[in-house]
Amino acid sequence: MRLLVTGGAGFIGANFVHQTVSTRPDVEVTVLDALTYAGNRESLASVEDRITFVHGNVADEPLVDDLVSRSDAVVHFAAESHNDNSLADPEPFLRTNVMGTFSLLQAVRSHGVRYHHISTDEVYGDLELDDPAKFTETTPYNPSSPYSASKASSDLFVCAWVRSFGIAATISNCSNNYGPFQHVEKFIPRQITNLLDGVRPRLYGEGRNVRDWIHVEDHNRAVWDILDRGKSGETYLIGADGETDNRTVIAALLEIFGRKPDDFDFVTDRPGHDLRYAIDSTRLQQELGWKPQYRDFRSGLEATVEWYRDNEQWWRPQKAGVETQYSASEKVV
Ligand code: NAD
Ligand code: TDX
Repeated sequence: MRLLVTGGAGFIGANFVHQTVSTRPDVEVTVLDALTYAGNRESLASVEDRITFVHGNVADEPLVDDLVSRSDAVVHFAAESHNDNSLADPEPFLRTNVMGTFSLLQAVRSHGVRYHHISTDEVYGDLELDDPAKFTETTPYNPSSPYSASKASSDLFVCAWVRSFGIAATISNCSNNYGPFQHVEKFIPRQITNLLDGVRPRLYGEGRNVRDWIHVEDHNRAVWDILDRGKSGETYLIGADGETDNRTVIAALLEIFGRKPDDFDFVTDRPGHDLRYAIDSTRLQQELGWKPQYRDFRSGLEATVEWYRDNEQWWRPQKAGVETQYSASEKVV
């Protein structure tokens, strides 16, 4: 199988490429990645000789058409992925997330290639803290940020191409991932690297917001289950019952680092900050037999701390720039 992986130099895509190379020797992987600030060739260094790397943009229609014409399937991870960036400058989110998806859809349509679209639970908006409900495949779309609006829009384009043009496509909407190779702009790596630097972690608002954490390897195993056995035209929600509020995540990290429980700062809240995400992954579990392997968030977090401790050369070049960017909008309250 010839598999085109877009965004393979990013967090989830790189982990997917590692998992694929080690578990599926029959798969020929081509990565298409624009190497934006979020892409890092170093993340693929140990598998560089087992894959083909193409430095290019998913919105480049002739390039995408050529690569898709030489593939049996596409997994589309490439995206602008950070909510805070989308609030500061939404435009790249439309270009990459909407126009990039459009160019892939046109190519898979003209070459009859199987397509899997990676998306997020954020397309559903948020839930109240005390709401017993979780997101399901039938929850209406209600995105809050420019990022989630661009992802919701790209998902709807996929649905339209299935219905109107009969492409063979599946969509997955996953909750918040954690694990190795995640950019230091994101919550967990930002706080881990702050703590490694002896800096106090920073919590937006009151820290009550809940995210449904899943280890990136569990997400990627689900993606393979969908590629192998998913039904064309279907959406699958991916989540591992990992609901945890941000304060609790900070408390666990402070404990891992042997720091006092109040050794953090509250900072200005994110505008429009979604309160709670929660995934009901019954369909994925019952129809495709997927189960998460990382069931203990605390030990997954400890392993992630170790990874950042051992791989400073990977994250250090980005750290100061990210903190400078945050300090422009963030105030300790
Ligand atoms: P990331 O920001 O770490 O990586 C994105 C990758 O895409 C980078 O390598 C970047 O260089 C590349 N890229 C960006 N624009 C591109 C373009 N125009 N052309 C080609 N490549 C481009 O993102 P991530 O966290 O790994 O997220 C991957 C996908 O998973 C995204 O579609 C995101 O919406 C989705 N997702 C992420 C999470 C999460 O918790 N991180 C959860 C659910 C879904
Ligand atoms: O310094 C911080 N302090 C803080 O309290 C940062 C960076 C974040 N936060 C909060 C905001 C969120 O409630 O932590 C939570 C997680 O924040 P992010 O890591 O920015 O993730 P989120 O906005 O939830 O979106 C993530 O999950 C869904 C990914 O970035 C998206 O790509 C994915 O679709």
